[in-house]
Amino acid sequence: MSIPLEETNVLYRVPASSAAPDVAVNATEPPLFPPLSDASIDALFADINRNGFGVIRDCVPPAQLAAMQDFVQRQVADNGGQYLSLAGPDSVSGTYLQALSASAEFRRVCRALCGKATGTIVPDTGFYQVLRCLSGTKGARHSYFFHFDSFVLTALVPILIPAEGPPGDLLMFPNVRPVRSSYVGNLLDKLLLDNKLTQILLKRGVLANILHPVKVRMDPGHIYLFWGYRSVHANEPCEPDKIRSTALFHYLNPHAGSSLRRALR
Ligand SMILES: O=C(O)CCC(=O)C(=O)O
Ligand SMILES: [Fe+2]
Repeated sequence: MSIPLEETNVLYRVPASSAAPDVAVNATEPPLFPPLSDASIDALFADINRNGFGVIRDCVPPAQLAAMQDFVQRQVADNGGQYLSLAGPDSVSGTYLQALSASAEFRRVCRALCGKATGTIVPDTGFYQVLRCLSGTKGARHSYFFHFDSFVLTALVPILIPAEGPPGDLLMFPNVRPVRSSYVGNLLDKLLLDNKLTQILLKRGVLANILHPVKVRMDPGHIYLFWGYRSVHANEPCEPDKIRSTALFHYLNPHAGSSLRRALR
């Protein structure tokens, strides 16, 4: 099933006048993340549940996006044109991605969504963030890897998506499991998924058009949200001479307090 964006989304922004901007760089620049009304958050939540993902459209300021694209191009060039991933805010210090992870409004929205999803009051833990840059001959190894995330909510910020050749769509089987009450239950799910046989079956099933995941064609400038913990997902590859780059912001590890998890680490 492929869902055109237009069908899934209304514009989730509220008029800028109804709330103060989150981080105003100066009065004429857009905020790093737009203020969202409660109704917008409700609509996003419904979209994620119904379609597998929700989109906050046109919310990355164009100048910030352009600067991020330059940053990624330099990082990939410095890495010999090969895949790389940078984890944590310090690895992207001084960039929009670092500022976004510190944005009070972005955190508020992600917390609110997780609160609705779990029916609990969610702690203000902040994000686990990663910048992925798929490129070069080694990029293929990082495609079609189907997994569950360890965090309830995944916010995906596309930075560069190839305009020619395969764009590297996000594939997902949305919301196929609940948030497990125990870490052991979570581990069992992961064992069932993260093994050679399951991975081969899923990849072949998708390529042979037997399995029909939701395919998300991403556009830089928008932010995509889905239940990463509950959804089996992976990305398609792109050509080795192109760069497909996405920033992931993961929110709320439901097993953060598990002593088994701590013992196994
Ligand atoms: O880059 C993508 O499209 C998805 C990456 C992902 O699912 C992850 O890093 O957890
Ligand atoms: Fe993921």
